[in-house]
Amino acid sequence: AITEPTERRQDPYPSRLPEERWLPRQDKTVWSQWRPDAPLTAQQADQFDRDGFLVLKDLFTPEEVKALMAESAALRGGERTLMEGSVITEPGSDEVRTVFRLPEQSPLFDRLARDRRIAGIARFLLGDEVYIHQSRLNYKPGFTGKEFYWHSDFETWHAEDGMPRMRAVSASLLLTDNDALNGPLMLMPGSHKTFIACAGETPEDNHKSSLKKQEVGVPSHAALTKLAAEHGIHAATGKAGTLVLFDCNTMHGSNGNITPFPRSNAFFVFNAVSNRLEEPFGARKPRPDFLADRSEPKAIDIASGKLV
Ligand code: 6CS
Ligand code: FE
Repeated sequence: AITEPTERRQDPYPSRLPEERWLPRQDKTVWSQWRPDAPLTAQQADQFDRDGFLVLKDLFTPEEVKALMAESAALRGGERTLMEGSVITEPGSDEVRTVFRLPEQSPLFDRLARDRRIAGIARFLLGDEVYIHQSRLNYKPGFTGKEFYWHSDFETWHAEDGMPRMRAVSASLLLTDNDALNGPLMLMPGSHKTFIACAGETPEDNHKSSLKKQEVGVPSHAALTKLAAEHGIHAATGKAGTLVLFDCNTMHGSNGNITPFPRSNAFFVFNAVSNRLEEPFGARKPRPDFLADRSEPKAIDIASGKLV
């Protein structure tokens, strides 16, 4: 049944309102007590808690990274038949911007999503079994790759997909070198502790345009100016194979890419199984399955050892 996005429903994170509001986070960021056998050091866990993100280098071998890059190129290059509706092109061109549903379309990306080095960390951070809420390959082609405007992922997942609480983490594995030039991910450290409830109603089928260029569910210039003054902006650069983990409410975005050097990454969103999706909190109907898994959450079966 579709419920109206009313204020009557109990909601610590209302958004898509007549006016923008700043609300304190009501959820933990790191949900497990640190222990010596944790997949992060105590210092890394503290850093994630404080900043809302963590950059990890050298988790994967050069051979593994090479295999993932080849698989990414194959998925993009038309060598594979992709599921209908799983591809988004750049605004104003036919260049591939995003391919969704990685585990279902590629055994190698399925194995990557279940890898202890990624899923094991997600399970530790969220203090629960995890499942994949969304997965995607983001390609930011040279010359034509457009920006991703500033946003909190949770704002969209809560309002449009019905994710109840801030208990999800994104893992972005860089599949090209990301540097100052080619539009790396930018994050505001510490911004995950505040929920910016955004102004503006959700249009019907918002995802059809928001995945190319997000315009609803983004903070005002004034709010972003204040957030950046408080927290600063960090560019998550690194060589291919670097893993960037970030909390679902960390304010982030990236610039367009006018260099000839493409920038791509594989992106997996892990949600706690106890945080399963409900009806959307700020939209009339939920988005399609390729953007948000609405099926009964099933704990990921974590795999150890090398990918290839
Ligand atoms: O739609 C999504 O799920 C993600 N993509 C965009 C452009 N914004 C919100 C969220 O990060
Ligand atoms: Fe995002």
